[in-house]
Formats: sequence, C-alpha cells, structure tokens
Amino acid sequence: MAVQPQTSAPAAADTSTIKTGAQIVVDTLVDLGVDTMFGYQGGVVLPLFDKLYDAPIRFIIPRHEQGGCHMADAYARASGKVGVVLATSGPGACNLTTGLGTAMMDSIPLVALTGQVRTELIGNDAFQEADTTGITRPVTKFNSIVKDIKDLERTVREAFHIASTGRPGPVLVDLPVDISLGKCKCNGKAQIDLPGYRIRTKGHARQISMAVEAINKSERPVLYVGGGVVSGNAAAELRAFAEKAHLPVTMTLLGLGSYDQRKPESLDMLGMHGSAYANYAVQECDLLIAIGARFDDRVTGKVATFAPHAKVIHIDVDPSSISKNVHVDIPVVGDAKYILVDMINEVEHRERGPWFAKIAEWKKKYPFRYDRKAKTIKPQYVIEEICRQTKNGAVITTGVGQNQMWTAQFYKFIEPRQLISSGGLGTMGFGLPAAIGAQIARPDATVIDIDGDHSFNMTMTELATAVQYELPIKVCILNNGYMGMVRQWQELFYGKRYSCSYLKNPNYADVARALGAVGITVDKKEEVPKAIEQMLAEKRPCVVDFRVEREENVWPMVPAGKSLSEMDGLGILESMA
Ligand SMILES: Cc1ncc(C[n+]2csc(CCOP(=O)(O)OP(=O)(O)O)c2C)c(N)n1
Ligand SMILES: [Mg+2]
Repeated sequence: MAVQPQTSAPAAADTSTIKTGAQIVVDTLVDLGVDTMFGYQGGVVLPLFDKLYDAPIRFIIPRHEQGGCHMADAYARASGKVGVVLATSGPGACNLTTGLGTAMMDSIPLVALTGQVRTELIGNDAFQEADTTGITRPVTKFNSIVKDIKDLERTVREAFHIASTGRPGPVLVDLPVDISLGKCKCNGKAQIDLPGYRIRTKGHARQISMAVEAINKSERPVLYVGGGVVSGNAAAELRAFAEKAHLPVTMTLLGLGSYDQRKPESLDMLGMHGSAYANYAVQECDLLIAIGARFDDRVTGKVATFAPHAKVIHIDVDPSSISKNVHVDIPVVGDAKYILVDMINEVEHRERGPWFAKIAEWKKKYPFRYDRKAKTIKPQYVIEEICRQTKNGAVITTGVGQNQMWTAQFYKFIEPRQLISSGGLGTMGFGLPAAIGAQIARPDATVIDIDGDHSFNMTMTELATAVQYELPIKVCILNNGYMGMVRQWQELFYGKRYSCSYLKNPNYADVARALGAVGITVDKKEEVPKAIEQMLAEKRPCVVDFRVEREENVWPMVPAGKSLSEMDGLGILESMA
C-alpha cells in the first residue's frame, strides 16, 4: 500500500467573530465566571448595559455609586471572589473613589469598569469627562484606559488577574464609549501579557527554616495575624500551625475570624482599642510572628517602643510591606497558605507553661468589660446579645467609630470572612452597602450591620436597594446621637469641647418604614433581647434603632503616639469587675 506523504495538520478553524466592544467586555466577564455585578447607568455605559440586558449576570443597582462600590467590595470579602462594579464617566467614576480607596487600603480584589467620553474628546472638557485614571491612580492597585479595541479583551482579563493575585486590590478599566461601540474580530481567547508582574507563592526555603528555628527556640512567642490570612484563604493552615507550635494568637481588625476567638489561645484584637492581654503580650514577647499584617499605626502605637524585646518574623505576599514600618529580622515573602504548610511540617510543639500562665493572668485581670448593672442600654450589651442569639455565626458588617471597635471587642468571631469592616481607610457609610453585598454573596447567612448613627446617615439611602432586592439584612444602629468616637477624643484630649460632633438624627424606624423596610425602636434595656429576636426572625430588611448610652467610651485605649502598654481606661475596666 502506498504510504501517504506526511502533511501538516490542517489549520485550526478560525472561531473569531465580529463583536462590539461592549459585547467583548460582557462575554469576557461571563467567561471569567462573573455572575453578579453592581453599578449604575449613564450615557457612556449605555452600550455595556444594553449587552448586559441579555447576559447571565445578576445586576444590582445601588442608589449611589459609592454604595455600589462598597457592595462589590463586601461581596468580594464575603465570597472570596472578585467584586465587580460598573459606573458611568465623570460623576459616576468620581463617586467610586471612596469605595476604591476603601478596597485599596484593605487589599480587596475588585474590578471597576468605568465609561469614558469618546477618545477624540478626551482632554476637551467634554460633557461628563473626568480624568478617571488620574483621579483613581492612588486608590487602585492598577488602572488603565483602553484606547484600541484590539486591547480590550486582554485588558479586562488582566484586570481580574491583577486584582485577585499577589496582594489583592482594586483595578479600574476605563472604557471610552467609542471603544464600547466599535467592532473588532475577537475569538475570546486573549492571553494576559504582564511581563513585569510577578507573584511569589512559595516562600524561600532557607527563610522558612530560619523562621521555624526561631519559633522552636522562643519562650514567649505571639502570632500576629492580619487580613492577608483571610484573603489568602489560609485560616485552616493558620489554625493547624498555631495548634501544632502552641502559640497565642492576636488578630488585627481585618484578621478577626481567622482564629476561633472562643479558644483560650486567642488574644483577640490588638492595638489602639485591642485587648490589654494582647497588647501586654506583644510588648513582652520574645518573638513576634506577623502573618499577612502590615504593622499599621493603629496596631503598633509608638513604633520605637513596639514589641521591644521581640525578634520579628514577617510573612507577607507583598515584599514592599516588609520592614516598611517596623524592622523585620526574618522576612518570608510568599503566599501565607503555602508558607504555613511548609512551616507546619518543621515546627515543634512546645508547652511554654509560664508564658501561657502569664497570658491567662492578664486575660483574667483585664477582660473587655462594661457596666452590666447600668439602667441604660449599653452598646456593648447589644453586641453581646447579638453574638449570643446568633451563636457567633452571623456575618457582621460595621460602620466606623465606637460601634466598630465595640463590635471587634464584644462579638467573638469564629470563622474567616465573618467580619466585614473598613479597616485601613475607616470609611463611615460602609456598613449598610457592605451588608447588602455580603447578603448577595451569601444568601443563606444572617447578615447584620452593626452601625453608628452617623455612619448610617452617610449611605442610608441604600436601604431602598435592600428593599428592592428583598434582602433580609438587619441593621442595628447603636444610636448615641454623637459621632461617638470623635466625642470620645474631644472628651479625653480637648477638654470636653464637643465641637461639631453632634447632629440631629431622624427617627430611624420611620425612615426604614418609609423606604419599605421594617423599623423598630428600642429605648429600654429590657427590650433588647426581644427586639433582636424579632429582628432575626424578619424576612424583610430590618432596622433596629437602639437608643444607647450617649457618652460611653471604648476602653482600653492607647492614645495616638503612645506605646501599646500605655493603655488608658484599665482602672475603669477593673472597677467594673
Ligand atoms: C467618611 C468619613 N468621614 C469622617 C470620618 C471621621 N470619623 C471617624 S469616627 C467618626 C464618628 C462616627 O460616628 P458614628 O457613626 O455615630 O459612630 P460612633 O462612634 O458614635 O459609634 C468620624 C466622624 C470617617 N471615619 N469617615
Ligand atoms: Mg454615633
């Protein structure tokens, strides 16, 4: 039989189709697994919304782009996926900035798509033109404007890659309307091309060995855990590591939930309003093991006297955060999950009896306390009762201020992604839209926004969004009538001159009802448990206005610029024993 000469394989069929830019964006989003988006309409995003009309993507419309951005951010925090927000040019894009800054400071994976005026009008002060990439450069991990439709699909894919890998963060892609309306041949298989962008996953073996050796030798170690462990999905490895090595664990605000706070080894939160036992332990430890934390000033207090006896190990995916604020002796750069797995194998179990005895003594002497006998509603009591009735299992969002700090102190978190709070930027108004984003990410979870009255005032219009999408979110306003945290600083450091820290509030139950939600007012202590019970049973969005003690303070407190061991309020806490 004659042998057929070898011929080259037939060329793969060209599967490209001609698509508009808007269709390319939407198809790429679907291909990347996006099934939920948040955002708001406008002239230059009409082509995108037109293609979204038929797409298998659930679209949530907030009442303000800031709210939409916080929703996408909290959706990411609650689910571990990338949050996606879309806004129009000019005012729409400008309204995203607070949300982007919030996500940036807390390293949250977020992709923002913004419409832009036609490319030939850029720089002409066109209607609703804003220099979006210029304005958002400092509040994004990366941003770009697409000026050639051939780059469009690749740019969208790169945005998701950059947002979700390494140290996560928000990425913005600006889309001029002529790009969205333009047409291009597209096969849906564009490859990302980021030669300068490298991520380290595995830690350096020698650095890991040095870290383990220091841990094995340490008599008084403390594990200091930040949001990187939550975003790196490394909580299970962290628990196994802490248990094997037998280490006490303190967490930052964003780290809460990565270690079960009901365990005796938990030192709870450290820092300005952290526990006395965490702060004393840090100041007396001989080894501080930081994982996915960045030595923020609210954590360190006065840097010069922070952890003065400690050798410092810092495990972080972002090399630029090593020795940024505090000198690090043993850096390990890489993904916390991989590094912890390597360390678990090498680390030895040690009893460290005297150290744990000392910690137990501090814990006994200085637990978080408040006056339980008070006749008024103490905000801490409301939070404790929410924690009890939800059996430590709710997803909690917060405003900023005292409400946030009391939540961190009195709700004992047991799972990562349970506390969703604006840490780095401290954005008032985050709590309500965050609850909406979290509830959409986790429809079966009990989601509660523990908010401040003035924080709630900033974005309360989003209650209408919760009503429209029939989300059973709960909002507990710790209504002290003040910008409580500001008032506390004025009381302590400005001779009680309460300048501009008071605003007249509306009746929140009426506001809730007017927007279609359930509204409850609680002004008696004995009504608190029943009201929480009723709130938890509600299927509709529910706002409970707790008229709490007006001039309660958050204790302990490390005044700004003082050492962690110089805590105010310990005497007050002891007197409540
Ligand atoms: C958007 C924004 N503006 C201003 C501040 C400064 N700030 C921090 S806490 C606070 C007061 C918060 O008041 P409230 O929400 O009632 O909470 P409380 O402290 O009373 O619990 C202010 C004004 C901020 N964090 N965010
Ligand atoms: Mg207040």
